[in-house]
Amino acid sequence: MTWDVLLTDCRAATMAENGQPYGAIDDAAVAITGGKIAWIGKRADLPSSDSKETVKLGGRWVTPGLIDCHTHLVYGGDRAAEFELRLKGATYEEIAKAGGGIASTVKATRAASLDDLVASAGKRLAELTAEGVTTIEIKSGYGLSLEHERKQLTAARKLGESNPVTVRTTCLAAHALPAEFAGNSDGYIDLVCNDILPAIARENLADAVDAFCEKIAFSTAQTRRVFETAKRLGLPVKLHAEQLSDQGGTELATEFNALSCDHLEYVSEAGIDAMAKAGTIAVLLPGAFYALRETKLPPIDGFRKAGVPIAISTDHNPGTSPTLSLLLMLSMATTFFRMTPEEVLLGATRHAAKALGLQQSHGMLKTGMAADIAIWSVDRPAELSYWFGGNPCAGIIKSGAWVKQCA
Ligand code: DI6
Ligand code: FE
Repeated sequence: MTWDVLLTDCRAATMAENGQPYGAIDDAAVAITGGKIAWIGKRADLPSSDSKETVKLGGRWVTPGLIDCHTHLVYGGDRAAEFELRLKGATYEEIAKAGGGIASTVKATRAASLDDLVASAGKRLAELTAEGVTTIEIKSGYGLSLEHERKQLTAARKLGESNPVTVRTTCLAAHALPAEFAGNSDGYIDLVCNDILPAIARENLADAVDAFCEKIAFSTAQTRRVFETAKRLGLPVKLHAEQLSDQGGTELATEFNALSCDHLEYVSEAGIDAMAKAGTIAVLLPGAFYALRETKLPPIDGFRKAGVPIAISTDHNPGTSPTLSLLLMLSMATTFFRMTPEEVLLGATRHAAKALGLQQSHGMLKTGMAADIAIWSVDRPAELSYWFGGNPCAGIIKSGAWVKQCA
């Protein structure tokens, strides 16, 4: 057996369960073959074998490539003007009701060509991946018609084909009511269930289906119709749940074995229990919490006590979370939510993989898993959420190939 790449003289935060914090291995070696981890353990135990390439990492830490499991990365325009309005006193709900907010991004997204969308999102993707992100979820939801949802999802697929990153796509057609359906939200849900989702599924453009269940978006009854359609089409579901109020969307989502419920500031104890029973991941989004100046904290202790795994993501979107740094989100999750550095790193690796249904192949450094590896110039893993601003990512390997070589 000859390895393709052998990493030595490093410390590994494997994020697997091995009885150590961070699943850590001191003085580790990682062997890569055929894009996968062929061996990982203590360097002293490394089986003797040739390697085409051996890289000494000078004691640096390696982690699984980071996973950003909830983004709206593909859209036209931006909302800097709305940002300025909000700072003059308008609320998110007021802006949404006045036809601004999501609606203005829908307009810009519909006006953009496929190439425009790939180009603008590609720049943002480059910023995120520079911090060691090797897997990202990208939602539609700014097209709100078959033609434009298809265009958004096609752009997301193209980004995955042309960049060293795994892209998982999610159809969020039930994100907002398009202007042409004003006063007829049931009519729009008909379109979503009868036309948009079946076509998107047929064309293999989505890996999952999401909805925004909220007073300013869709009801639980409408969300149920979307989920029933997804189930019929064989697609897993996720939900923007209890972001601004408790709608009971979480309980509904768990009936459909949702991969994740996301936001969750207003989730009830019953919702948490339902998530624990269904094995649904809680995806927390500190960027939106920050940008909306939310004061209600998501119930971290409730999730901990019930054993609901927590993921952390950027929720990158032009309205409520225009961030390009997953590491900054990890810092915010420690400071705002009082999560531990280990919890937040799990949230961007193992638990984020599970929120995407990728737990068999991604999110841990383990034999047989994808060789998606981030190399960090830090002395301890806590530094990944301790610093805010700055990028300690020294090297990146995606599917066994170097994306960024260590200097
Ligand atoms: N919740 C959010 O935070 C984003 N979408 C959602 O359902 C906001 C999207 C936007 O304002 O453009
Ligand atoms: Fe979102």
